[in-house]
Amino acid sequence: MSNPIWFNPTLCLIGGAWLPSASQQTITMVDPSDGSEICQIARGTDADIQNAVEAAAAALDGDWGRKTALERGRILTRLGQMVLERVDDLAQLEAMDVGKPLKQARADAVALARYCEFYGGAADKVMGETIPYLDGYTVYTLREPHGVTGHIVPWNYPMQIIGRSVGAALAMGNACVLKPAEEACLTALAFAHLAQQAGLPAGALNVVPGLGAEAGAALTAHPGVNHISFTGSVATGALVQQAAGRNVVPVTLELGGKSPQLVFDDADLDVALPFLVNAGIQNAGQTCSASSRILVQRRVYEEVKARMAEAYSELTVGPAQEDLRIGPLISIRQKEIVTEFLAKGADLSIAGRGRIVDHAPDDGAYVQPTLFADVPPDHILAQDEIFGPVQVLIPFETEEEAIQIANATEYGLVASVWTRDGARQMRLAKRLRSGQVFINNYGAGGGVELPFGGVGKSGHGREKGFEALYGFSQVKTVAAYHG
Ligand code: TXE
Repeated sequence: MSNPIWFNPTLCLIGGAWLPSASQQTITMVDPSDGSEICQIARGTDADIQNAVEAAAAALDGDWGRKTALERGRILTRLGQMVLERVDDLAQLEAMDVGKPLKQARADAVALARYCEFYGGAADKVMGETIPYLDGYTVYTLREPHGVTGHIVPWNYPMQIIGRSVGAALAMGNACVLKPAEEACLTALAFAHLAQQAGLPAGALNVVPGLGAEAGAALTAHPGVNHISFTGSVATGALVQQAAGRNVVPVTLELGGKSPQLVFDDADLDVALPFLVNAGIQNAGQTCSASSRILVQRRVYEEVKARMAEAYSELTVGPAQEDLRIGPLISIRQKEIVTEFLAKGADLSIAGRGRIVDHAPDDGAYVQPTLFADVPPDHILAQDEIFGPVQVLIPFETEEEAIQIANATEYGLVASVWTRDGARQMRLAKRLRSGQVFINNYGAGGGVELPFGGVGKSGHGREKGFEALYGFSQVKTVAAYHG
């Protein structure tokens, strides 16, 4: 394969210029399929963040800040078209950078384009209200951008998360400083190049790659940042919120989950089965909305267990370029985390396992997909986010018991209910403690148009859909007295 990097990856984008980090230092990017070095990227520091925030503020005072909603929308729509034209190039970059099998990487690139289209079309459709008030007054609201928005993005779905957060923020007229994950910067940089070509004015989007504790922490602590959007771990999310709190700045946190699927004995198992497995193993289980808990009513439990086990026996794991169902994890560190979790399941029975292909390179971050059966709901594997291709099967007897188990984790991001009983569908949709509930399907975080976000330790605030546009704006109330 020829080198898919068509830009200089060692630079930051600040105020429309591609510059080395002020530190002149770089970070080595590694291909998790075989452990080989891909390239160096900039190791951004406080000084780069300072420059990026100043550039974003200047853009708001300049060309970008003067664009109408229609003009912003047109730029985003054009950018979406350019992303679509480069879908295969972006997929190659992502496959190499994060080990995502090519088809999945391509789907992420298409989703990025779709976010640009959606928010491009929505930019001029966000409206205020008029409010009936006292005699002699006319009152209305304006939706205005926060100003400079900070975007801290993880490595599991770089393109989709950039699309949903930067796309919505730009549509509302904010100027963005994006800090991609240190393990996954290439598509962020590629996207920024395309944004320039699409006519996005200098400073509207700045990209500073770097370490979380350096560039990330500098961005969240910067008093010139007016809103922070973060997707990542609970521990880092809490740090981000603390830093934002010191500057009294709003945050949107999307922190993952332990999302359940509830399978009742009247469910159409033929329809459910592919969703039950895929929602857990997609992107090697490194999905915030991965369905890692499968709750099954006792009467169909053995059947579901046997059929999922069979599906697991057909799962193959190997290099991203081979486009198997599952690629490597993001890194050897993530492999160690998942392997430690698997060891904590030594007391459990294993219902099914997938297979790592024999020729998978030794230095790749491969983990064998594993389905555990008869797992007590309070077991650590049924409580903690694992972020690997691991699912647990939990039997239940009654609807009430299923609800109790489903709601008994610290998280609440996505849930799904498989049943033909319409009344039960409605009851569960209300009672499940979750930001999204799917009925007889599982979205696995898909759905550009659908508001997405969690309750509890899954975070707060909503991304995607129109909700994200409200999150990336604030309401100004204008009360005019005219007698
Ligand atoms: O996450 P971090 P990591 C979960 C998943 C995974 C675990 C650890 O369970 O096993 O988190 O992954 C930046 N100030 N998720 O260590 O640290 C960092 O550079 C500001 C779930 O990769 O949260 C990166 O850009 N920023 C999740 C981003 O935060 C900081 C997706 C995420 O890194 C920072 C990823 C700091 N002090 C992991 N420290 C999901 N919700 O989908 C780090 N960062």
